[in-house]
Amino acid sequence: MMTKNPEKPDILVYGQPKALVTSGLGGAFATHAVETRADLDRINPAIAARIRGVAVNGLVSADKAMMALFPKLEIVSSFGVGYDHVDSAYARDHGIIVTNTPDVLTEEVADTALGLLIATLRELPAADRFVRSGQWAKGNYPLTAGSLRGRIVGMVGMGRIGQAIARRLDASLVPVVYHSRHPAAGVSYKHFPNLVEMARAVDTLIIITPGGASTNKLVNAEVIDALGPAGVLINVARGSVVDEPALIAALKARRIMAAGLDVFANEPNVPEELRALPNTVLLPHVGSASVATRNAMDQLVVDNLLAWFAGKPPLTPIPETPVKGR
Ligand code: NAP
Ligand code: 8YV
Repeated sequence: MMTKNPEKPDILVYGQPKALVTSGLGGAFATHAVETRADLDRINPAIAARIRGVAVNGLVSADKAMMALFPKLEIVSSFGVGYDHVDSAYARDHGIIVTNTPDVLTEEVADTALGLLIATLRELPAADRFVRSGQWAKGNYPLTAGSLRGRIVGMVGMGRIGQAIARRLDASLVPVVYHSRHPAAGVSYKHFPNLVEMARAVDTLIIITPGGASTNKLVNAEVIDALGPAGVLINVARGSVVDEPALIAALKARRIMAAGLDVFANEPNVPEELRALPNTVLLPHVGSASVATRNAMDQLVVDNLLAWFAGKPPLTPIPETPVKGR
């Protein structure tokens, strides 16, 4: 689909089509929509030569080969706060600005994380199935071994969303400590520079770091085992942050108690072994997935492009591609 107007900057909308993005960009830009990687590879070279901005849905990658198709590319406006699907080093080296959608989803994702934690500990999905299947008439649901009471949570990541989760845990009277590479500014929770040491000191991990190379399998077998048999692991970050086979092995052997996962190593494919385990709660990457929050994210994708092509600084550039001279 194409809206041609030679006087307006040409923008590629890459990924799942969204009404808010299409209508938001339509007035100011000549937009070209491409849904899949295969469609991208078939793009008309004359159009590719004119593309100056890309709006990218987080489910498709803005990798080196993708960006290299567009010699005039100035900005990649990416949907999602995480941008592990964007080659930010290539963008930086080629003077391309990358923007993401922080802040507007922080509270929503923190709500999901706390919901997933409680659902995992108190077996809420299994209790719901118990009622629906008529089993309640035959006797009460068994008392849960898990409880939020008496737990201590180790946050892996204490950024925007990590701090919003920690605030919810404060309100729930749950002590919080955290691991990150550097102590977080203005945060008074105890910082553990060493993740294994923190895992030994807590019984619950909530993972909320970026994905990508620096966190790949950060939560490995040693960290998981350090949590101990009462251990509960919640991952709302990226599947790549956890060694998934090591987690499955620990859950199967009950070396930890349970896991609540919103993200997986190879989405949307969730290993059968993980799906078969009774001590897991599994969500289909819905941390930010309400209509209101997804609309706010889409709007920020649009607003970054509008700001840039109006000659202003983009609203939310990633730190790897800082903007100079605007
Ligand atoms: P943020 O404000 O940038 O916070 C990131 C945190 O992770 C910081 O505390 C950072 O501290 C820490 N971190 C980064 N690299 C690390 C490493 N190698 N080892 C240990 N800690 C590390 O980001 P945010 O807005 O909170 O978002 C965090 C992530 O949540 C996103 O990048 C995304 O992957 C995920 N997310 C998931 C969903 C979902 O739907 N499930 C939704 C939104 C976001 P240091 O830099 O000091 O290490
Ligand atoms: C999005 C996310 O759902 O913002 C993020 O980093 O993981 C989610 O909010 C994801 O980007 C889907 O495309």
